[in-house]
Amino acid sequence: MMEAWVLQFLLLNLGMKVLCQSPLLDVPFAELNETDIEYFPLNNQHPCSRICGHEDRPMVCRYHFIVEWYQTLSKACFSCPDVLEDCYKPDCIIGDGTMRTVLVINRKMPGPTIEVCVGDNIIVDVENRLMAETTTIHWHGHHQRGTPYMDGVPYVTQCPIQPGSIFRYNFTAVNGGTHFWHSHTGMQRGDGAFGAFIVRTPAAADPHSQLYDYDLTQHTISLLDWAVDIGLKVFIAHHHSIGDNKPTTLLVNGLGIHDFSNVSTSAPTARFVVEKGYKYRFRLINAGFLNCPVEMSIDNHTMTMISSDGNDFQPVTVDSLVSYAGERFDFVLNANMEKGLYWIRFRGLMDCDDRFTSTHQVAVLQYEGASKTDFPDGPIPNYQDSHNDGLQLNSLNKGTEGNDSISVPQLHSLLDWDSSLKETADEQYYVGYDFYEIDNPHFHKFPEYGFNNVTDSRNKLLTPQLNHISLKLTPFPMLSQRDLIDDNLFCNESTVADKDCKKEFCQCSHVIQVKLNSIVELILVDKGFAFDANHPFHLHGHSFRVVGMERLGRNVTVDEVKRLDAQGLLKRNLGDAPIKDTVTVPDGGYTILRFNASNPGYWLFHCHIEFHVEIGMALIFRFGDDEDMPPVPHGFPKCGEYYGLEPSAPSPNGCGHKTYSFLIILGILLRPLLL
Ligand SMILES: *[C@@H]1O[C@H](CO)[C@@H](O)[C@H](O)[C@H]1NC(C)=O
Ligand SMILES: *[C@@H]1O[C@H](CO)[C@@H](O)[C@H](O)[C@H]1NC(C)=O
Ligand SMILES: *[C@@H]1O[C@H](CO)[C@@H](O)[C@H](O)[C@H]1NC(C)=O
Ligand SMILES: *[C@@H]1O[C@H](CO)[C@@H](O)[C@H](O)[C@H]1NC(C)=O
Ligand SMILES: *[C@@H]1O[C@H](CO)[C@@H](O)[C@H](O)[C@H]1NC(C)=O
Ligand SMILES: *[C@@H]1O[C@H](CO)[C@@H](O)[C@H](O)[C@H]1NC(C)=O
Ligand SMILES: *[C@@H]1O[C@H](CO)[C@@H](O)[C@H](O)[C@H]1NC(C)=O
Ligand SMILES: *[C@@H]1O[C@H](CO)[C@@H](O)[C@H](O)[C@H]1NC(C)=O
Ligand SMILES: *[C@@H]1O[C@H](CO)[C@@H](O)[C@H](O)[C@H]1NC(C)=O
Ligand SMILES: [Cu+2]
Repeated sequence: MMEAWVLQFLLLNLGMKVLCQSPLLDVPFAELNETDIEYFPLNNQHPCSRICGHEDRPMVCRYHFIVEWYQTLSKACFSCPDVLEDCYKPDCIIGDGTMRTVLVINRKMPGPTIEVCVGDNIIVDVENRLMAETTTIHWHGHHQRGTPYMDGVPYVTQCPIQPGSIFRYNFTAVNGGTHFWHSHTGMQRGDGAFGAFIVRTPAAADPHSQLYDYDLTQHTISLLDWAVDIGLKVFIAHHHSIGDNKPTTLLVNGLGIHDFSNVSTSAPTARFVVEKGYKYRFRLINAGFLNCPVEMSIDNHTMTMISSDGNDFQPVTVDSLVSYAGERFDFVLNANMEKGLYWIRFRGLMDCDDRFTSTHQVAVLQYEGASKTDFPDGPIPNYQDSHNDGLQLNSLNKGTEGNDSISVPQLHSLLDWDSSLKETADEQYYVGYDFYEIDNPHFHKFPEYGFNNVTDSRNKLLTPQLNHISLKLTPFPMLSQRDLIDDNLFCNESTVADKDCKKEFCQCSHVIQVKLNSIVELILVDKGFAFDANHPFHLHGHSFRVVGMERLGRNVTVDEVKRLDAQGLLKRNLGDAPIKDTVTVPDGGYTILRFNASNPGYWLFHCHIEFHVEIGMALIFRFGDDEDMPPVPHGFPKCGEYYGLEPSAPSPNGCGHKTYSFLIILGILLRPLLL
């Protein structure tokens, strides 16, 4: 074993190298004994966080994630925030400076940053130390090509990790960019179980490397909308009673002011240090969990946007940016202003806006040499001041129809044209959605307290559904236990056509099956009837071209959008449409995606708002046939239902897998008699 001080020295040294952007490293990383780097003191740089060179050998990057219930301002915080230094003690999670239960990894929020180079092997042992809850970790933005079992979606790719148990994620960082990891279980992401996942490429492979001098760990900005209580409690109160679903604070890298009316004793806010005369690559991650898109701007500075969700586009310089839950944006900040302090302003939209909680937040851009503790001069920005009138990218509920802001399909990808942009896709699917006034039996029971029986409108739960279907997960992972799937298990719009899903609640295992390597066009239609809403959609396993996005400015139906398409009235950028993996749809409008279904497996497609995906605003894509999918890893954990030897309860889709398993068991039992 290496002596601790040697390791410490090595770490400091590495930290310096990263800071100084040394092109060559003296330490031959790949020769380090893996076991020596398995555990890392939390505040030190992991050896895999390094400048990525063409010559470097890939590294094995190990992490140990301990998932726990924990508390902000715990005893580890001593007198924080009254004594500011105490806030930086180990295991002190500050949040917005109020006490709250959290669910975190390694007693950090955000959790540990994973920073690697393309080609590195990532090994994460996730240890579930929760009392009674399961967990999984999803590597958002990473495609898991060849390793679909590592995607971290409970009941789609793996069984939930049981309390007291460890699951090892093992995959190779293939696609570069600003990604993030987060729990894919319940409300855990919103309670703090998330962190940055940055896969860097060598400068020679980065078309934007000439635009900036530094690309540093400390310039990652993660956003999370924050409620006064744990997500589960807010969820239950909202879905079963009159509890509201509005966040009260925005956190920037886990920090924020709770009460803007009295900031004199507030907890620390996020600060980003730059040196005058240099250009910096910033990486923004919106880890939001409720319906709170965030507008961001930096006083006296523009942002040159260069990349989103790990895909580069022609730079565009804007004054502000709106990001939605699950999206990432990389931009270059030119530190060319007077040495000083500048506000970074964050303003929550939709459920965070001034109709509800006016949720906003600040961070500080601090030039080297300026005060390390002061705020910029002048008043602390309020909600209204946090808006910037200048040019905006990705505005709320705007598409290509206007010209006062830049919408996503107007960005120009730097990746060459590919066949996903061909004139006519091989397969086209419409996915329409809205909030529906139905008796969702999970929350309304007709005739006792049906949707129309309850009198207080806050008790009427509108159900968001895709093509009028709520996703029902199977009791076993579709990918890793696919031998249990029978023909009747999957449903889709046509299999439920005999039911009136517009009136009665339809819930089943919504799977869209696509032939491997076909070009898919997905047209998402937000019908816009219920109210101005916003849903960011995320596709697992693939990126897509965002070829169109338009707000029609009225209520629309899927049939109407189909008619517009037949008349050639849907606008598509089939030249150089940008590539993303998470995208929004304007309310009363559509967004068109194109991709090549070339990664075999079962992939979740869902709204990234936790309250929505949790009640079934999702569907599953099955790309390819079973034999196209990589073999199930040896010893992969299994789960499922058990009914003893009784015939199983009928599955909602008719004759389900249980009957099938039962017949097999029966066959095995009867075999001696038959022979
Ligand atoms: C790494 O270190 C462990 C424990 O000291 C040792 O057993 C192992 O052989 C070493 N592996 C390599 C590749 O040197
Ligand atoms: C990761 O998976 C690869 C491929 O299955 C395997 O060879 C390797 O031993 C695994 N690594 C660890 C640390 O489990
Ligand atoms: C701000 O809060 C502190 C601590 O709670 C309190 O002592 C102070 O009086 C408050 N100031 C105002 C203006 O309310
Ligand atoms: C920053 O912008 C404000 C408003 O546009 C302006 O009044 C101020 O002088 C600028 N600050 C600097 C340091 O240029
Ligand atoms: C685009 O901008 C011009 C002025 O620059 C304006 O006259 C025109 O109406 C705008 N078009 C749309 C669709 O907003
Ligand atoms: C709920 O509404 C239905 C009619 O829509 C009615 O028949 C039923 O009695 C109502 N239930 C209660 C508890 O009022
Ligand atoms: C819908 O389900 C039916 C019956 O299983 C199947 O034949 C059809 O291909 C499915 N459609 C899609 C798009 O998966
Ligand atoms: C989709 O991608 C695969 C793998 O890269 C390729 O072989 C195939 O030709 C592509 N499909 C189309 C229709 O271009
Ligand atoms: C959309 O439909 C809803 C419900 O029918 C209605 O209240 C709303 O005014 C409509 N909006 C527009 C822009 O037509
Ligand atoms: Cu949603």
